[in-house]
Amino acid sequence: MSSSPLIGRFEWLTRERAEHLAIVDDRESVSFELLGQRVRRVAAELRARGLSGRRVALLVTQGSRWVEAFLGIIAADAIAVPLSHLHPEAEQAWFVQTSRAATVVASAETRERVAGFAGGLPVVLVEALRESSIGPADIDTGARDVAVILYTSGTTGKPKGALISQGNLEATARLLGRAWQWSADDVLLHCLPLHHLHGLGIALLTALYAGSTTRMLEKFDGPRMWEEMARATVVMGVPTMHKKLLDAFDAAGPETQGRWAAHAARLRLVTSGSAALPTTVGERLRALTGRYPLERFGMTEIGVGATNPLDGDRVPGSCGPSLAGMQLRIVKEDGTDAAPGESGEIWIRGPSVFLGYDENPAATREAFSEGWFKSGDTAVFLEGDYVKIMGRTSVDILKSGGYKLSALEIEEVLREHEAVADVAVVGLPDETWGEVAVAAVIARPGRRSEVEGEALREWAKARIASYKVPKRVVVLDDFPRNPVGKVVKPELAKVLSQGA
Ligand code: MCA
Ligand code: AMP
Repeated sequence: MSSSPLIGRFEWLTRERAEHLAIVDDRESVSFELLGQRVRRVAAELRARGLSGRRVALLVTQGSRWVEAFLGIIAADAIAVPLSHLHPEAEQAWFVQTSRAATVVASAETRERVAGFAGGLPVVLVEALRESSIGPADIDTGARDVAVILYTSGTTGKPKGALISQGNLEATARLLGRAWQWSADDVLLHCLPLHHLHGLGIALLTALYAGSTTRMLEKFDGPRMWEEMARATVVMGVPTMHKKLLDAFDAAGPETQGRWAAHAARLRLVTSGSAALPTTVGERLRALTGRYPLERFGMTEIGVGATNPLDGDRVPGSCGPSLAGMQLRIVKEDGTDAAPGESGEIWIRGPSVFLGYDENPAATREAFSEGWFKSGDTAVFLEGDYVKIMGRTSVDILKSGGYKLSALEIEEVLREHEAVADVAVVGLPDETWGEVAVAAVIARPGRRSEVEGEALREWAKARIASYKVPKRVVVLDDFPRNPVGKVVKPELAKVLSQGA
């Protein structure tokens, strides 16, 4: 790729929509012009530090400073590695080392935490970068292929770094902008984590690309979301957020409910993705907003592959037909295309499909077949090319509250506990989270109490993000196994659900 498709568009917006608000957070409102000035300063500073072409990690409070740091990194021709405050020090250090980050960008509030895991790397504050006296850089130069690395859990122990280009991000923003008819008049209410593609590419960058305003909350908060909806036109969430929004609504008094319902009724668009939207949740949202939420299918590696239409039939339980500009097949085990009603794996091709996994050519090769990315999702075509996702092909991939969890990664960590003789993690259905991770543990003789109750969970929280920590630990004498001794996870899941 020879130009900066995303940054080029952003440059244009800083001139053409100069006065229009780009980002509004709890501290300030930032116009496209001001955002542009700050991004240029961040880029100039990073360039002056020799970081073009290098990887730059960022742990910055979500809001305007995050956006300035992120765009500044890619405008400096560096590669952004977004981190999340939800990860404990050990995991952060792993991300920083594995990504080979050369510097970490922090904000005033995250500085101390970052110092704890940066391992001697320079730590720079976005507040200082954006006030740089070097003078703004010309930000529209040739972009390197990779703009951002997002870590995604897979069927191997540790997460893999997905290499995503500016072209990939631009394609998602452009295709969604067209399909969902984004305009500068839109106001996106944003509460999604920015270290994943949903919050970053599908929500934030799509809104920015359209010249819309993004109202950013530092984190999801049900009652605040309802209040802020008064000034929004678009809300995007994972199904768990929608469920939690409805729980907050149900817990509110009649007067508050009346106000919130009026806010919801004014929204132009409510979308759901990252996991299957339960139709009970969808129908309740329909009653409040007047339309069934728009469900779509996406993935870190591919952007968005399928979407229900903005206008026209949104089919509950389906992710709609392929997104215009992307190609989607459902392929059977024998390599042929599935007829409607037949199940197979979703394969995707198109401009937002990523470049590959960082330093992992074998995993990249395995993920593709003749240019098609193999998603690992089992699905069927309903009538009219609408896609219905049936589940993951691998039993070891879970989706909990929209986060992809690897059972193997969690098992690897729990196995390090000295009282654990063996462990198997499975996903069980859950009304709020969609799926929750549950760990079955065989304790070493006489050491049961060290893993029971909250003990193993608390131990694990120092090692992995608390959203990855199994919600329940069940101590068993043995697991259901096949004749060669391998754990039969579907059987184990049955045993654990009976005990729930
Ligand atoms: C928080 N906890 C979780 C999760 N989130 N446990 C399991 N799964 C989770 N997703 C844990 C907390 O660590 C805490 O643990 C306990 O649950 C209670 O947390 P709570 O305060 O209720 O949670 P919250 O802060 O309200 O978070 C819920 C959330 C959050 C807002 C739904 O999970 C979230 O932001 N999810 C979005 C994930 C996402 O963006 N995925 C997109 C991937 P304890 O009490 O033990 O300390 S990208 C993708 O999928 C593709 C591209 C696509 O199609 O979009
Ligand atoms: P991630 O790797 O975190 O980007 O998650 C991508 C995965 O989320 C996909 O492969 C699907 O398994 C799942 N996913 C995304 N959108 C949907 C949806 N609307 N319905 C069901 N699963 C979804």
